[in-house]
Formats: sequence, structure tokens, C-alpha cells
Amino acid sequence: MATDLFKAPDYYNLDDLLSEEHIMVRDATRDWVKRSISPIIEEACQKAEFPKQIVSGLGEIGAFGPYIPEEYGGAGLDQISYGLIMQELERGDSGVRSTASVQSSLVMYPIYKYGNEEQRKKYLPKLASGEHLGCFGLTEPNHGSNPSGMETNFKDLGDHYLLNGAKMWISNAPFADIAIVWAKSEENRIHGLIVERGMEGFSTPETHNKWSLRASATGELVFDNVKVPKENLLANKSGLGAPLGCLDSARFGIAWGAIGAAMDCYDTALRYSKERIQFDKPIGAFQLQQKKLAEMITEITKAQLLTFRLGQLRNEGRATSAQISMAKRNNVDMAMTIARDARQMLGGMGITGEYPIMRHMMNLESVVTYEGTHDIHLLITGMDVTGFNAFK
Ligand code: TGC
Ligand code: FAD
Repeated sequence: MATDLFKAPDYYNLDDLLSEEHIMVRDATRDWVKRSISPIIEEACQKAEFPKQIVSGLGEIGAFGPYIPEEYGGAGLDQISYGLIMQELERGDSGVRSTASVQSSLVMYPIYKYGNEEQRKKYLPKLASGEHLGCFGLTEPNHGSNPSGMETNFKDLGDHYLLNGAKMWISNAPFADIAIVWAKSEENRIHGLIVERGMEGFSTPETHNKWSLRASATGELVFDNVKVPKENLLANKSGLGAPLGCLDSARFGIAWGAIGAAMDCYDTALRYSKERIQFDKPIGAFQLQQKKLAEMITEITKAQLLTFRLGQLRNEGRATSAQISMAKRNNVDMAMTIARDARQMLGGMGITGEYPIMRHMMNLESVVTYEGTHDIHLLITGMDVTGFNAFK
């Protein structure tokens, strides 16, 4: 990829709403992405390789568990800082943001919220530093949008649990040291278990041939009579609300992240529109191209305002799951539209790896599907405003 010339749009002077700490955290992440992600990401995606070397860097910049208290290795930051970090990482690549948001919201968060003190002390510092990588197993071959039907189960055998079943589409799985696995007890109740690499009967085959999120490793989790020590149960919350609570945090991060991908596409198209001459004029001087750019910056600005307010509500503990769904759905859809229009603005160059747009466009096909699909989030909003459940 050519030199990273990214300049972030801030059409409504949103920086005025951010604290000094927010700006410091955001800019540090932005610099790290320019230094450590932009030079390597195109090749990693072309080769469909997870750039493992970024894991320690993500730990160093505090991208793992930014809102987890410092005593457990986190950075003790607020939700807006978390969002800004996710925005900057996804500006680099959705797969990089995935690695960080899974580790933060789907691995560290459940251990912090639903685990006991011993588990927090044992696992969180190593996850925060990047010494350990985690993954989150909810989706199964027969249960994606409806995780309540999951078949993965465990039996209480006195001195340990016996875990059986399989999960698929699991980010970070092939390299993960631990997995947060959601499984049903003999009483048909969903619980979280910490499963560690090396436990007999536990394997993590990689999923190949993805056209999207190629720099993120995806795999299955297979449990064949895995003996899980009883102390690995996350005992403080059970039921579907436990994994869905983690998803609230991750979906919030994705709502911010999608803005980063959209910003990168917009910024690239804007620069190109000033440099590319056709019919003796820069293409940015043509009304049809201006319409695309004007709509892009309008939608990015609206999404920024939505997430900033959502961040305030989350800081106050007042954001509802439905409000988070609206932001995830809106912002990913917004980013997809911008990526498609921006790609067209670059003509043939838009399909090459010289520019990041096509990569973002392909990545966003995963982002719109995982953490609840576009339609699932629409139904959540529909249920929230009407009171009628259209899922079943
Ligand atoms: P339903 O009966 O509505 O709810 C069951 C219980 O859960 C509670 N609940 C929530 N709690 C916290 N946060 C939320 N967002 C919640 N939504 C619901 C609810 O109150 C209830 O509690 P209780 O105490 O009454 O039992 O459940 P349902 O079976 O009808 O399903 C609802 C539905 C469809 C919204 C939900 O299952 C859903 O969100 N489906 C989408 C599945 C999904 O998002 N999977 C994501 C897998 S992880 C992933 O994709 C990671 S990708 C990461 C990356 O790489 O970045
Ligand atoms: P399905 O649930 O089969 O849905 C197929 C279609 O039917 C969708 O368009 C959906 O919107 C629609 N649909 C389903 N139900 C309804 C309904 N009631 N009304 C209307 N339409 C409906 N999962 C994890 O647990 N952990 C991870 O780390 C993880 N990482 C992922 C990484 C990638 C790259 C991808 C692609 C997925 C990942 N997932 C992960 C899985 C992801 O969460 C699921 O793919 C997603 O929840 C959708 O499930 P599904 O693929 O089984 O689709």
C-alpha cells in the first residue's frame, strides 16, 4: 500500500467535546496504526495471514481491556476512550479491531464481570499485556442468530465438568490461549466456562478461504469430552443474558470501529478526487463526485454524534441494549455504503491493494454479519419501539 496519508475528518468540531485524555488516547492509537498496521496490513490480507506480531503491540498501547481497572492490567479508561481506540484500529483494518474487541469485550469483560477474584487475577493481566490471546465461543453450526438453541453442553462429574460440542466462526480461535465458551448445563441453563489450550479433547481448526477479514484468524472450537476444572466456571451470571451482556460491549466498540473504516474510505476518495484529472478537471470538480463526498461526510458526522452520545450514556450506565443495536446497525451500514461509493470514485484503482477501500469493503461484509446481523438489529429496534417480538 502507498504511504498512509490519512487525515481524520471532524466536520462538526467534535474534538471540542472530547477530554484531553480522549484525544491523547485516540492520537496515540492513530500513530500506532500508521506505524505498525498500515505498512503490513495489505500484505497480511493478500496472504490471508494473521499478523501475530501485532498482539504485543496492541497490549503495549492499552488496546486490550482499556476500561478494565488498572489493578487487573487494564487502562481504567472510560467508554468513549474505548470507542475511540476501536475507531482508530478499524481505520487500519476491521480484523485488527476484531482482535482487540474480542480480547477486550468478549474475553476480559466476562472474566471481570462474571468471574471471581482468583480468575480475574489469574487471567486478566496476561490478556491485557497481550501475553495471552483469548476468543469467545457462542455461535454454533446450527445456531447463529439464535444462540439460545445451542447444543454445546457440560455435565457435572463431581470433581470436574465434561464439555462436548462445537463452535464455529470464532475470531482469534486458531491462536487463542483461552476460550470463553458458552454451554448448557444438565439443567439446560447457559453458563460461561474458561477452556484453556492444551486441555485434552479441545481443538481449534482454522477456517480458510474467507474473502473478508483476511488478516484476522477465524476458526472452530471443538470439544470432545474435555475435562474442564470446576474453578473455570464463570459463576457470577448465567442464562443467555450473560453472553449477550458481553455482546453489548463489543457491539458498542463496533459502532465506533465502523466509523474508522468509513473515515479511511472517505479520506482516500477525497484526496483522490483532487488529484485525478479527467476531462481536464479534477474529478472532485464534477457534481456527481461532490454528491458522493458530501453524503459521505454527512453520514460520518451523524454516526460520530450517535456514538459520542452513546458513549456518554454508557459512561453513566444508562445505554440500553437496543440503543447499542441501533448504533451498530446504522454505522456498519453507513460504512458499507461509503466504502462502495468511495471504491467507485477511484475507478479501476479502487479494486487494487494500492488503496485500502476494497479491503475495508470486504471486511465490512463480516462486520455487518457478526455480533448480530443487520436484520437482527433491525428486529431488536422494532421490538423495542413496538413491544412486539418478531423473532419467533
Ligand atoms: P431473549 O429471550 O430476547 O433474551 C434472553 C435473555 O437475554 C437478555 N438479553 C440481553 N441481555 C444483555 N444484553 C442484551 N443485548 C440482551 N438481549 C437480551 C434478555 O433480557 C433475557 O434475559 P432473561 O433474564 O429474561 O432470561 O433471547 P432470544 O433467544 O429471543 O434472542 C434474542 C436475540 C435474537 C436478540 C439474540 O439472541 C441475539 O442478539 N442474536 C444475535 C446473535 C449474536 O449477536 N451473536 C454474536 C456472536 S459473537 C460474535 O459475533 C463475535 S464477532 C467478534 C469480532 O470478531 O469482532
Ligand atoms: P444465520 O443466523 O443462519 O442467519 C442467516 C440469515 O438469516 C441472516 O441474514 C439473518 O439476518 C437472517 N435471519 C436469522 N434469523 C432471522 C429472523 N428471526 N428474522 C429475519 N431474518 C433472520 N461468533 C462467535 O460466537 N464468536 C466469534 O468470535 C465470531 N466471530 C466471527 C467472525 C467472522 C468473520 C464471522 C463471519 C462470524 C463470526 N461469528 C462469531 C459468528 C457470527 O456472530 C454469526 O455469523 C452471526 O451471528 C450470524 O449467524 P449465522 O452466520 O449462523 O447466520
